[in-house]
Amino acid sequence: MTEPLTVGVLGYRFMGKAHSNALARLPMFFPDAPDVERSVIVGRDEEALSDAADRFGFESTATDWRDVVDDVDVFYNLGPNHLHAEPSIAALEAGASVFCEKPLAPTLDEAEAMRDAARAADGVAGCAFNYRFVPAIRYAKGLIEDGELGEIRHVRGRYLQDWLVDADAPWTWRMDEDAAGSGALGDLGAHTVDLVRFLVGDRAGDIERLSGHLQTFVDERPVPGEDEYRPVTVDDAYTAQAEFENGAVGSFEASRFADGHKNDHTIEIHGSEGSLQFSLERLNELEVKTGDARGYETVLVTDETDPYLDHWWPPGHVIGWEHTFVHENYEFLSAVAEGGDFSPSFEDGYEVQAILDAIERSDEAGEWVSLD
Ligand code: SOE
Repeated sequence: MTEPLTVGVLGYRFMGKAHSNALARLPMFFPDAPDVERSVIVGRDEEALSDAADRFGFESTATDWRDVVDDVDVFYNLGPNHLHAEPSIAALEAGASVFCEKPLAPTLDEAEAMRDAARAADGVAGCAFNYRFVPAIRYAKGLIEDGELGEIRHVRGRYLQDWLVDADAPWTWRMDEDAAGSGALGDLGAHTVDLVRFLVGDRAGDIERLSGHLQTFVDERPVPGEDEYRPVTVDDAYTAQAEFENGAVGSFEASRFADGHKNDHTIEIHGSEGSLQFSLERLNELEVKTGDARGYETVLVTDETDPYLDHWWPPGHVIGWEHTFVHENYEFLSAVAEGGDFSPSFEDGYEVQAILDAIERSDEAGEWVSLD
């Protein structure tokens, strides 16, 4: 019998919980997934950490990632963006495989260093863009690849949230350029750019040039528990327009100020033969228009023949956001166990970062920017 893969996880909050839940679900729903030992969970606050270890099923805790990266087969980097590069590179150099949350890094230079470390390493290096693992997104990719939409002409992506509409909403690291890199652009736009590359990259080619605009609406926010305001040094919203290699036009947008939208990631694609629309808030559905149909048909993507769904429930028994983490963990850990490839890789994470970086450069220069 093969030994279980030992896993160390940095981060025990939102993403720590989402990935730990996925690790716990795998043996029940994906029995062919490799065996995993939830060995150690890493963070700074010992009390919160010990509580997380109990609830998430980890054997031990550590307050320094340096004590962990040499000892595990797989290192999950689920910390804030400024903690992505150094621990991930150290783990890769120590021979571990690494699964790192998005965006790959706060800056393009750090993303490049991570990509180069991954190229030189034996382990698998994955960037956790979970929305690639929504069954309806896989189904959409299949339609595009089969030519059902024809030549791609329009790609539209918007990711809208509203948790900062209130000017007194508390300051967090996500509003600090040093910790996060950028705001809505890196946190939300990274997902859109990754999905667009995934869905139409093979048909429309790369983005050749783009123009971007970033905006911050509220410049400082109260620090919880302190009589202090801290500056907001990232964007609250961005917009960008893009031209693809095949001449298709793209428009992208994200905001944390879109009142009424909680987690609305919408992708619309129009081709010479048809169109499709996806919305994360209705993630079991895909709107498709092909051939002579006069309008969109809603396809419920929950059949056993649809991607990943034979592992869950009978047709029509919908799945949710957390299942996307189970699917990506299944693919990533299988690649680690079998020595196979995994995408999205650090290479993909770097390519996304290069586009985000170009959007920022365009905003600063006030003009279109070409991507080499
Ligand atoms: C931010 O609000 C956030 O939690 C992102 O960090 C996630 O990547 C996204 O899936 C949901 O929104």
